[in-house]
Amino acid sequence: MRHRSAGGQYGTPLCRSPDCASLHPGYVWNIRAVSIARSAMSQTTVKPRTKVKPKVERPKLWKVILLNDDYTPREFVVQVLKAVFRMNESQAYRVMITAHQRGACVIAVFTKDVADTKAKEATELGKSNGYPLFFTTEPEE
Ligand code: TYC
Repeated sequence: MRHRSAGGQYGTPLCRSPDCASLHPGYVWNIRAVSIARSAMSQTTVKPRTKVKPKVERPKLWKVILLNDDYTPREFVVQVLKAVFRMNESQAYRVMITAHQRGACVIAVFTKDVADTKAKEATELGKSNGYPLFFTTEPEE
């Protein structure tokens, strides 16, 4: 079956049936092909796409966990949480009371380096004030 064409430069198809494209694939203008043809006509160089998008993976995150003990004063725990983890009074109180009641509380997640540094710094603050306050880290699933 021949395609009906108006002739002219691009052979504009006259058939408008939805089957036309599949019956006459030669009449379906590929957008890229047209773009390349136009560039060639206007003497523009078409560069092949060579950029490779690098696959970057998110770094694994680590939880900093506050452990309860029987000796560190509540107010001191709150002060440490505010100083090291940049929490406000109510956030720090909530975390402290959760650890007090449940035995432990996840404070926040960080990259491994930051989590380790903050846990160490906060534990050190307790130690230098004579308290057994303890912060630990563990990887997030
Ligand atoms: N349990 C402590 C007390 O009763 C307070 C406390 C809370 C200590 C949380 C540590 O992670 C902690 N004084």
